[in-house]
This record gives sequence, structure tokens and C-alpha cells, in this order.
Amino acid sequence: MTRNTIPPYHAPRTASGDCMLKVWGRVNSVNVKKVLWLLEELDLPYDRVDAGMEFGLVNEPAYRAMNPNGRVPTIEDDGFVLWESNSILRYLAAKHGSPLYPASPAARASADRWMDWQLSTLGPAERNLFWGMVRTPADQRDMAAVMAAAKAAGECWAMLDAHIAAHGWPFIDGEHMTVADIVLGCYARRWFGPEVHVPGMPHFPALAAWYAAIGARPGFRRWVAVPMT
Ligand SMILES: N[C@@H](CCC(=O)N[C@@H](CS)C(=O)NCC(=O)O)C(=O)O
Repeated sequence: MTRNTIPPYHAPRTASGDCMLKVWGRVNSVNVKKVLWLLEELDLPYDRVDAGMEFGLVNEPAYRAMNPNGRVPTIEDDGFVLWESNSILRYLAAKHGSPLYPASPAARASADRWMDWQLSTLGPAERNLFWGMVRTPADQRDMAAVMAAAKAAGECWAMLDAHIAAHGWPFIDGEHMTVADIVLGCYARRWFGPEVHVPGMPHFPALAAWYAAIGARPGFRRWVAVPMT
């Protein structure tokens, strides 16, 4: 496995010399990418510490005290510790009054719904596709599991493709981008990427148009478009 070479981001300091916001997590994690992309959208200063997989740290008592799951990402924001990437996105966007987390209850719930769908349905469906094709040497791949995951993930993406096509919106939930676009955009990278291409993957025109649009966001280009490792 190659180490990701993106240098840590050193944001401008506050008057005391510290960033209020600290992020723990390796940059090749899909869940960390969500947070880093959002931070780019919000233009927030932060410090990041590599953690997880080859960087370790997640089993250290001090890290476990923050995040007993031993997973990444974790954030600390002015003394408040939070884990679960989708919750982190909701928290940061809400705290900074960003329209990325809409104020109206219905629009907010709809964004929440797609984020929950990623956690409950899409993520488990596509996991073996990513892990098999990206994190497993070719001669050790369980291609039956990879193909089953490609089929299951395709069924999920077909649903989102139909949703986007039916509404004709530029973003998942309407005319404006939300945190749901960030979450699903990070996962769409794992569907459209050449790294995971296997025979028979269906083409989804509406999904591809949406993916091209969010793919132009600077946060996507910086953190998500990079080669998957
Ligand atoms: N539901 C959690 C999942 C967290 C998770 O599983 N993160 C993975 C990286 S994507 C992880 O920590 N893997 C172990 C490691 O990096 O050591 C979230 O969305 O934050």
C-alpha cells in the first residue's frame, strides 16, 4: 500500500497561535475525506494529525479516550470531541450556519436521509468492491465477493440515478449543494474511479452528470479526486 503524499494542511493561526479545530485521520480514508472536503467548503482553519492504519495512534489510550471505536475521523473543536463522519459534517455546517446543512426541517431531514442511507445501505453494499480492488493485491482478490459488491453497489447507485433523473436537479436534493452531496460524492469516487472498474458495471447518465458537477468543487479536487489507496 502506498502512503498518501498530500502534505498536512497548516491553516492560519488564531491570535493565540492555535487552530480551534483539530482533525485526526489519514487522508486516504473515505470518512476523513468527507470532513476535509467540507472544511474546504467552509474555508475553516484546522490542524490535521495522521491517524489510522499505517499511522497507528487509534489504539493509544489518549485517542481511545476521545474515540472509543478506535476509528477515524475524530475532531476536537474548542474542547468538544466528536466522531462519526456524517455527524461531524452536520455539526460543523450547523455551527457555522452553512446552507450546506439546510435550516428548513424538511430539507435538513432529506439531507440526513441520504447520509443515513450511505451508512446503512450504500457503504456496506460497496465495501468489498473498494477493499477488493484497491486494498487487496490482485493475486489475493476474492473476485466473487468483488463482483457481488459491484452488483449490490450498482443497485444502490441505480436508485440515486433514478432520483436525480426524476427531479432534474443539479444536486441530490435540489438547486443547492448539501452535506449529502459531499458524503455521496466521496462514495461516488469509489464507483466511478478506474481503480475499481470491473466488467459489467452499468452506466448511470444522471448520476454521472451530478458527479461531474460536484467533481469540480475545489474540496473534491483536493481531497477526493486523488488516486485511491
Ligand atoms: N461510521 C464511521 C466509520 C469510521 C471508520 O470505519 N473509519 C475507517 C476509515 S474510513 C477506520 O477508522 N479504519 C481503521 C483505521 O484507519 O485504522 C464514520 O463514518 O466515521
